[in-house]
Amino acid sequence: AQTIKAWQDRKFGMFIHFGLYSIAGGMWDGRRIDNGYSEQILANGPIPPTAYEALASRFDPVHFDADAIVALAKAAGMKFIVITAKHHDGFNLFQTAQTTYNTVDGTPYHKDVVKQLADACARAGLKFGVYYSTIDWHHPGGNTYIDGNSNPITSAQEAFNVAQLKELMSHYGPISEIWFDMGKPTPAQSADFAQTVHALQPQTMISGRVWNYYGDFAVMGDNAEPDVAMELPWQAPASMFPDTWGYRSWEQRTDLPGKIREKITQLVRVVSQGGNYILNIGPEGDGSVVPYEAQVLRGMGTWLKRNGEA
Ligand code: JFZ
Repeated sequence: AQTIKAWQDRKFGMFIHFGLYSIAGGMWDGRRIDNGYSEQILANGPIPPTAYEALASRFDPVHFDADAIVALAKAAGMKFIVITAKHHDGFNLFQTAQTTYNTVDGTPYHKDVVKQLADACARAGLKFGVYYSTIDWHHPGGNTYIDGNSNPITSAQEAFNVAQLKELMSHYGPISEIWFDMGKPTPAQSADFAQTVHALQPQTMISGRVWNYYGDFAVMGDNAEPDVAMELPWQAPASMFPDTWGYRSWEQRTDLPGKIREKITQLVRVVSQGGNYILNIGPEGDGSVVPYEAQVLRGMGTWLKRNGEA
């Protein structure tokens, strides 16, 4: 079982935002949707929910290669990977008995993305974690992007989340961390989620975004620096480009050396203050890693090796 110190000592990891929104790539009906994160294109469009859900019939990421992604993370000097098991759109990258809106039962791909990556990480000795949104725009009676994401969730949705958490904590081996996100759970709901996770895997580090002081680590902004010596272990999430975590086809990917320098600078600032840095990639809908993002990661790995840290 991992200790908190072991989690902190990993320092550098990979975040992966991947889902139905990766197919849209920040475009809808030939139009750029540029008013928010591309992984939230459903809300930003806004896109009619049935039209968005129909993306599931096109989800077939034949170029998703878990071992290649793990190899890329290792080349970058990363020690762990966290993937979006479920984002706000409610689509699941893992097999869940709670809904067929998942990659195994609801797409022509028929495979469990989370399982493939968990197994690849285990083979290569990387730690593995999941992002799990308690906001679920697909859940009947759940928050919609129309009524706002900061309403408390219903008890039916709480039960649904707990059932999914049990699946995630039971079928994918050791989960080093779980990145809960958003919503406005009551203190009792935050406790329910945290206790469900720790009952099955006491060592799993829970993000502070489970709210109500039930997290094991705090989440800081990209360039955030803690004002005071932080009591909690902390992690700084960073995206490759400012306004999106999910793939965006029209992103301007320029100045590769500058981008590598920017990300190394963030990494060093975070790590030198005792934090843990998690850098995102947003694969395309077919599962392929954007070449520019792979180049950034390899560039960082080269720098770390030269400086004796990887
Ligand atoms: C949330 C999500 O809403 C977003 O779509 C993405 O998944 C991101 C990783 O998480 O947004 C956040 C959450 C926390 C920070 C920034 C964006 N933060 O602490 O800097």
